[in-house]
Amino acid sequence: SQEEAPSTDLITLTRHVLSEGFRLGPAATGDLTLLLNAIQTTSKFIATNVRRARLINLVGLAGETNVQGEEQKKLDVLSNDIMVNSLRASGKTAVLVSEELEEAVIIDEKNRGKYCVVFDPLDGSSNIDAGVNIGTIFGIYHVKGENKGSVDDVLRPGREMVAAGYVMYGSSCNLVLSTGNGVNGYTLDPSLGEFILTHPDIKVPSRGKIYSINEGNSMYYHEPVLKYLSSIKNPPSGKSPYSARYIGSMVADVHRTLLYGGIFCYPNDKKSKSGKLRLLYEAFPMAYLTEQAGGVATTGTKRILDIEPKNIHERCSVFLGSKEDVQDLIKFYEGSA
Ligand code: P6P
Repeated sequence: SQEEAPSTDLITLTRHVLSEGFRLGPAATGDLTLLLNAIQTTSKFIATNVRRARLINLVGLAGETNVQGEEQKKLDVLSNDIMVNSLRASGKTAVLVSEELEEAVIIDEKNRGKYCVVFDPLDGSSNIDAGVNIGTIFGIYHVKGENKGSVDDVLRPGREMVAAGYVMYGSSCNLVLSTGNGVNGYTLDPSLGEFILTHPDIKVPSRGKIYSINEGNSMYYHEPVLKYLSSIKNPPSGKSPYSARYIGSMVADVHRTLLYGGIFCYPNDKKSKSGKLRLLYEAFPMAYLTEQAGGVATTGTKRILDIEPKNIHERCSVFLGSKEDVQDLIKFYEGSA
């Protein structure tokens, strides 16, 4: 077939974010653009290592030595180190919180900037041996007022984030981002080393036909979850049951939910009293993106973005996706269904 003429109007992530920045007017200093560039660079490096990992078994357990006899790092530890160093070197951050680090990183004065980044550098990494898509999830706060940066600048509701996104490493490398004005998806063109705008203005369908939950936990579910699942698996006559899709990698399950609609669930239950997913760097960024794409994200009883975190690694219950599907779920918690 006739090769399509290459687009002559490539919208790269950097150009697109800059154009967003101009929307903010003179207040935009370009700092967020530079911070997002550091995240882009990290993503490209991790994408390369995830791809190589499958070839050279980079995912060996920490403590083993590789052919050069070097201490082998697990890919998620490596991804964390890359991300921390790149964000520090950007000169735009004041506080970093990582799923891999017990304590928050307070950036030294020389490298300090005005943004706080909370992230899971390689979420779902236990799936990498199976070739399942995994990802980096991040959320960005601006420090409060003239703060120099402390844990207080990240123990804030997710609604105060100025940006959030994820990078999904799979057959291609996709970066999905919101800076508070809708959601856009970019695909890495490895030959250019640039993320190109491929999914402008992502909107979650108002209702879907897919539910996504680990039903292996069913015996622990609380009543509202059991009743909701029954309502979509045994619908009133004339309606079709929902399809089950569960990848077990949050970035992949949420990406599909944003694009196709439906509901993604990781509820708290009798075994995991607070749920499994982390509030600051898994639930908040995904809830921010879901709302920016016109969807709903709730614990079942509360808007996720309104939760006031008490510690940087706390967990929360997560239901997110199509507005109508999540609102149906909420009715079961209200006892009104
Ligand atoms: P389960 C991966 O380990 C993860 O943190 C998320 O990416 C994913 O949504 C969840 O845990 C899967 O948990 O209990 O279903 O294996």
